Amino acid sequence: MRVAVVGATGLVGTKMLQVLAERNFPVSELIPVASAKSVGKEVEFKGTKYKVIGMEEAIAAKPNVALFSAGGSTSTEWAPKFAAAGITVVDNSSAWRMDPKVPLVVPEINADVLTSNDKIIANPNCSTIQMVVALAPLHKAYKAQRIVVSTYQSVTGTGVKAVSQLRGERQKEVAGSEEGYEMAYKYPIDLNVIPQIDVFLDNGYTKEEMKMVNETKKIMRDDSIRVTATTVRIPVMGGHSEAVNIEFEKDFDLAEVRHLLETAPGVVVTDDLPNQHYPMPMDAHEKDEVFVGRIRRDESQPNTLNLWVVSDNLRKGAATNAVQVAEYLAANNLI
Ligand code: 11C
Repeated sequence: MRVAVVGATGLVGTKMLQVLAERNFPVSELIPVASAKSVGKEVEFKGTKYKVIGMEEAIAAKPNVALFSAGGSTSTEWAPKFAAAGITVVDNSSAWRMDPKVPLVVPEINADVLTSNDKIIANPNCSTIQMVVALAPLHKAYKAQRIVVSTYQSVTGTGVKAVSQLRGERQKEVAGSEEGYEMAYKYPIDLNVIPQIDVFLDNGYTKEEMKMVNETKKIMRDDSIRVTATTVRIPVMGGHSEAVNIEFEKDFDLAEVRHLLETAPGVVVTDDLPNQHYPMPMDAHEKDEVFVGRIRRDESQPNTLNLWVVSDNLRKGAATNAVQVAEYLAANNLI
């Protein structure tokens, strides 16, 4: 397969290269692509250095698949041009996710929607992906009616600038460093918690919160699931965490819930209270799974469950999910 990675020098693009290599995706030619300011830079793939090229040149190279992670405006402009040239785009931005003609795919849940006619395929938001991977087996068994989710999201979700803000603030606090750093957020993030991810919308929710609401319904193919979210940035360097409260139509047995999660694709249950084992972002680093723990009944109302869900947002939340979509396309001769 000729594989283009668009946005190859960014945090997610770099992770895509790493995941393609680790999972031994059958890459016959790697085509790293980026915006004009990064053209000519080098990236590494399986020990070889590759020069980053521009968009037009990448289309001319006719990759079978292009994994995009270069931001919404780049995807809005360029994904249709790649698609028009017959190249299948797996897009990690939010640009195409809610387009009714574009599949929004988490392979463990709904890869079956994909056909060879899909030339733009959307990768969901990281905080949505990890929640629905845990939700899907339970929804199938007990039918989720309402979800209340609060997130604790890593600065890596914002990108390199936020990583350097947190590092810079930490250096200043701990080592008295005078070195300057750029501010990705309006406020300090070290020793702080910011209850805003992305911009505010007219309804008082953030765009990130509404992504969790709308993307969940689309991936689960069920508009009747009611979702409400509060998304929060915390000073963690890699790995999003979520407190998820799910009200089901049917009652459940906790042992069965645990079994369903333990046997669900992509899920690891870490829930050993006597030994104080539960999912934490530091343990999810560089892992592809979604970790679920603190599995307990919500005692305040019937048929309701509380979960704690953690995953590496750059991997299953972005790069790994995109590569898994590409793997599905390749395995099913759709590219
Ligand atoms: C964050 N979830 O953690 C965001 C990053 O729509 O793909 C990913 C934004 C998106 O800030």
